[in-house]
Amino acid sequence: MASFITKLVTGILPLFGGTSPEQSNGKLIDYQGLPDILEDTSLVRRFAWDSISYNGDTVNQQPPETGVTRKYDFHVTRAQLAPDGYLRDMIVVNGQFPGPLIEANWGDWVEVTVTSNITGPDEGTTIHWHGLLQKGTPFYDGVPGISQCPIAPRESFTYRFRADHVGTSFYHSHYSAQINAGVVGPIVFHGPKSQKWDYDVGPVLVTDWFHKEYFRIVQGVVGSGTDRRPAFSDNNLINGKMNFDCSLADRDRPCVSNAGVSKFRLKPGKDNLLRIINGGSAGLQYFSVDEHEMTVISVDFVPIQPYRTNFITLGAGQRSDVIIHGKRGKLANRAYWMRSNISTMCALPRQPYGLAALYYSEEDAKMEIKPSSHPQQYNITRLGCNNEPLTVTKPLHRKPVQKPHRTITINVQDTLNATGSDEYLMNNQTFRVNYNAPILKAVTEGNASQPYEPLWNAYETGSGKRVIRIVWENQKVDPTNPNFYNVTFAHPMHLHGHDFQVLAAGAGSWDGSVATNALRRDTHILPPNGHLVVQFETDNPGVWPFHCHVAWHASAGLSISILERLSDVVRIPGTAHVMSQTCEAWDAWSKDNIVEQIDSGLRVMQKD
Ligand SMILES: [Cu+2]
Repeated sequence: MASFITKLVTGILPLFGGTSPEQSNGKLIDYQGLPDILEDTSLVRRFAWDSISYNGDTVNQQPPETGVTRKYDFHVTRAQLAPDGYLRDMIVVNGQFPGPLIEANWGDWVEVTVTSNITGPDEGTTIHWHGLLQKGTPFYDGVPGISQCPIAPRESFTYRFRADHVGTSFYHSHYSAQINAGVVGPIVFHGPKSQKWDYDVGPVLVTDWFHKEYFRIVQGVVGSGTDRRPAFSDNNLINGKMNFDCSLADRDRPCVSNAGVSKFRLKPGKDNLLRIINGGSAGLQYFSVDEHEMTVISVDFVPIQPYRTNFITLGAGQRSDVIIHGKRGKLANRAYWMRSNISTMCALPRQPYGLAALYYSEEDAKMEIKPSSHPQQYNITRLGCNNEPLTVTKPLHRKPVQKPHRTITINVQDTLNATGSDEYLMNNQTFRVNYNAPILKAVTEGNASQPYEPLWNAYETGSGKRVIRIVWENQKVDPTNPNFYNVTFAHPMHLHGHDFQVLAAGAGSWDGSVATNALRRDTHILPPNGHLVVQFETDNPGVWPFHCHVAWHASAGLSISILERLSDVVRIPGTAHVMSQTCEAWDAWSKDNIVEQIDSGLRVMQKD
């Protein structure tokens, strides 16, 4: 395989031309050239964007009232596509992979009507809007068994939520490991800029790619004994494209080796903004652009003090906005490689290298000139399975680290359960949901009281606005446990409903020290045999999962549920009504159909 990639980057192998955009992605995927702000001539009063700033402190900063609602229609269906030339069964939004871009201005409302048309075999779905707070709308967070019932086959559900941040994110199915089947697409919220740029190149969505269907992978991950199979990825895509060495593919599957890579166009001599998103299932990505430095200006939805670098790290669920200063003259008459490499230390990639071609002119892109640029040199081994040190990524707008009202320590163990299946334990308890009885529904109906269902893995914050600190400890080795599964993984931990402060992250146990000017974001890596310490204010009543964004780890139960200010949750208007929309249809459907829940349900599957 290495030789295939070598031949590709040195131009020996054909780069383009094997498949049409329709065959690869359902349509030509092009998110490029975004505006600074969406102009709405219909608005009675144009918003004075220049007069406000966005400081990424969502606890203290409210989004502006724009009076705009943006509507989208999503149809989730099965499709056969060949993103990297290898034809596979997928589940996609509106027939395309990656899905359509959701765009709004800060403060707008967004309405997405999702129709679940996954048939043959039938399957439910939900869509989660990653990194959004859902303040006052916890029932639109899109997590089955927590904030809603799955949308039953042939049913629709309308999500309505606020564009409560400025920056880059993505949406994805939260139903079983369906994200891996292709239900994923970018989100961009425009608003006040923390730094200036000239041209918005748009989303660069990186996804590790698996040729096996997701439920087969989940079967392998949670299977016992000889049925247990580690989840190897086959390829690495940028905006849904990459070439593949078809000599490695199953013979009975159509495959072309030169499906083609994504093309990006930068403006010469200008500051170009790239919105990098890791929307993959597992791998930690190292992103770089040959012969170009990047200035990183935000992580997740939070503006940071700009810093220059030749590469960035992105765990699954993480984003970074970077500015690349365009070359001019002769140097702009060349093509360059954009690269995203999956770490081989903390994931299982068969082919870790993702490539895209970067051009400075429409003509070069049309002529499909092959890049012949030199890769960035950086030391992956030194970094390990971590994000950048917290001394590198500092928020632009400082927020003090308060003394916590409550500290919750959570010890994560990867183990084998009684039937020999891989299972994650948090403080000796795994996680699993009931699709027919979401936690938020139980809370709203008054059916949730102490002691909670152990499989909820519930942690209550108490009432009122408080500061909660969570200390994650990864796999403290227990020599007395013969089932201890001694493989260490990095876990990109994602909290719904909040941006947390990252107080500490690193190897071994936490020594109690706290980063100065602590980073804020919604996903951060808990390193192997290490710790991650975060805290947040309980300003958002709801039921919020705090889970690993590696799909297979979430399937194996790596999740806890934050029950935030339950006495206020029951007062949120509309909860019972909205919950009943999906739950009545799902109850009816699941009565006549067997739902075989083989995983935690943050991610389940159906019998086929
Ligand atoms: Cu994980």
